[in-house]
Amino acid sequence: MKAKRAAHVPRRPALAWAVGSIREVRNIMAERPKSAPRCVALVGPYLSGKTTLLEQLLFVAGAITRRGSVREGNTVGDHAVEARARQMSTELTAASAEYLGESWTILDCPGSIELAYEGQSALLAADVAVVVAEPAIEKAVMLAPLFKFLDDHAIPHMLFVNKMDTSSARVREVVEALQAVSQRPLVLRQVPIREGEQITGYVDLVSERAYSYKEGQASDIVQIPADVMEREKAARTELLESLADFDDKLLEQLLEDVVPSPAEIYDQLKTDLHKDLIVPVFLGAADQGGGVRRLWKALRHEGPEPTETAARLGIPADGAPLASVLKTYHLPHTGKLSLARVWRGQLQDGMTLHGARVGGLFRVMGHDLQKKPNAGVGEMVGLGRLESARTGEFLSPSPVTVDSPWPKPPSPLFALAVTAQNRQDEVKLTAALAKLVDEDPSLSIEHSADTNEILLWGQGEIHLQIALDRLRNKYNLPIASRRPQVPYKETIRRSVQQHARHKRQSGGHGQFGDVHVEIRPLSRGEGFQFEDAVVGGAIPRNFIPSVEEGVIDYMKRGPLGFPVVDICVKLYDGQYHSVDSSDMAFKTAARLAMTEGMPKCDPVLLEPIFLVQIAVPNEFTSRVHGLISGRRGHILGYDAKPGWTGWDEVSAHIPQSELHDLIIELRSLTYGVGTFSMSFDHLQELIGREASKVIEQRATAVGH
Ligand SMILES: Nc1nc2c(ncn2[C@@H]2O[C@H](COP(=O)(O)OP(=O)(O)O)[C@@H](O)[C@H]2O)c(=O)[nH]1
Ligand SMILES: [Mg+2]
Repeated sequence: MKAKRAAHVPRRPALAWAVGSIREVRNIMAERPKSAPRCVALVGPYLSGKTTLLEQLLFVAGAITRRGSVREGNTVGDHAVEARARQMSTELTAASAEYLGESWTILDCPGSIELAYEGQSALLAADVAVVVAEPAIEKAVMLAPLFKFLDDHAIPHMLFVNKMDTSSARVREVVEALQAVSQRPLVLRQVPIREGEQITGYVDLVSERAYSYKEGQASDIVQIPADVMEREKAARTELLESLADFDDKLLEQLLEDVVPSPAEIYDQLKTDLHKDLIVPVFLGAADQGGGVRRLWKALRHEGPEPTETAARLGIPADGAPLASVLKTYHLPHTGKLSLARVWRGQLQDGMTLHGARVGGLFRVMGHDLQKKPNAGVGEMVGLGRLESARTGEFLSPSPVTVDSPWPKPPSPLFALAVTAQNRQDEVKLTAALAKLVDEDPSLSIEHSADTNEILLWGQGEIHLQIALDRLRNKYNLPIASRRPQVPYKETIRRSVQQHARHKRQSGGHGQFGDVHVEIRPLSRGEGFQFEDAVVGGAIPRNFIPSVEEGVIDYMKRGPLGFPVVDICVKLYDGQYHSVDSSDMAFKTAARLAMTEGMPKCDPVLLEPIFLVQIAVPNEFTSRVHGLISGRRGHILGYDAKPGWTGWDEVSAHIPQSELHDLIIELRSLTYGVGTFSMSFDHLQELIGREASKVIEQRATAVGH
């Protein structure tokens, strides 16, 4: 039960609270046994500084000897050609480091919302996440989906407010804005020391020690500046009060004005982090290395053990060796590599996992792989040649009985029709696309029967451009891509009766078929019906299926150029010839009847209408209304999005032809966080100028 804070707890503590025993903290820390190898995931919006922070964490730990920079394109993260070209992370990067004798894997997750699935997979496998955010109040909303995911899965996470060197915003206001999108309380662990506009250091709120930043080096311990003292006290009280919300003993102490020791505070912070009850907030400037050592220490002392993470994932402690795959790569020379974390037992090279033999165990450092003989609990390891391993799967030498908690890939939002630029590459294309989807399950392939196109589906335009670049760079496969066609249909609005005769006398065997049909419209969604109303053997039974075949054949392309739906064709009379009639002749006669009859039936274009559910923070709901009406949509209603505080879900009917780039506009209206789901709903008549345009385009496309 959550303890309520009593009204009389002073907001400002007595001075006595400030006195913490540093020696005591040291003692407690020294007692901590060495941890198993742990894993931290760096997540957060695009450009917040994750790849830079990774580089700094590695540098501080001594895992690399010089710091690369994103601008110079020489970081451990972002090693892929596509990433370097864009100066953005395009896929998950894993790196290994030892910090003060303990092993860590650091996962640098791409920040783009279009690549979010990759990050989600990393988060599930990590013991703790560091959410990297910019100190910009207006950008706080970008973190809403991420915080939601972390809280839904109870993943322990810290917040690292980066780029403090550029910030003029007050830390308090930044944290307030971020708090608005996090269900868990954000607990400030440091207050900045400012000199003019510059932030020159910070005060740690637990140890109450002040540090001044030194670029690229450990900070100096300094006196707490007098003008910071008051803010420090207030922030420390808040920290303690947040912790007291989850601990009755601490609450009692506060009520009785007893000062908890730093050791007690650290303990409580650790417990609450592990249970995802609070989110500690650290400050820094990754580019300059500010706050990086402080973050390392927090990870070291407060980061959960892999056994705790295994329990969070529902993995029983006992059983055969077990690992889970969080990402697969298809590498040019190495072949398939599955990045996996070991939860139980030990994996060995050559072991049979998932019915296949492991072809190499690797320690992963960006694009560098080092062979190793085995991997134990907590370790992150690259597994060679497990062709069937998929993201989110558990691997074990024994049958796996644990359900994977990995989320399903998000449903696709954006598509391009793709073809190989060189015709001879078409077979290669199918195989390469399969590999792309294997590496990134938030991509998918659809073969559209209606338009005869190969559609590559993904989470947005950038996502697909990266995928196409990968085809070019990795598989030497240049690709042409274009906007997918809309599978328009057509139908009719009035009935006709039509007679047609196919008769040919050429040499020996002639051809003869004669049909009378009635063509009439059906209601939307009824499809196609064929009625046989022939009486008295005017057409022998065995020819009647051929008439239907001829009709169906015709319906592939109606008078407007599109597949015909929602019609009934009744065959009510005809004639035959005992020698010259054949299946072929009746099929041809039926086609003829349709070709002549259909244009008289007042044909009309049908366009597919989708049911679309658009989800946005409610401050953007009115913009969504504008977006829908701008796309010939029809709003059906809106409601609070279940499970999402402060979010709305607007439902609408929108023509498919208006959906292609919907996600692009939606994101530009909502700091990237708006999203939608869609499903085909019905076909609807399209008339007027819109229709003429579609029909004209179709006619040019097929060369009329
Ligand atoms: N001023 C400043 N710039 C930073 C800081 N950290 C990262 N950057 C810059 O922000 C840009 C994006 O950084 P990057 O690490 O690629 O961000 P990511 O998208 O989160 O991986 C790069 O140009 C970095 O040099 C920082 O603390 N201060
Ligand atoms: Mg990055």
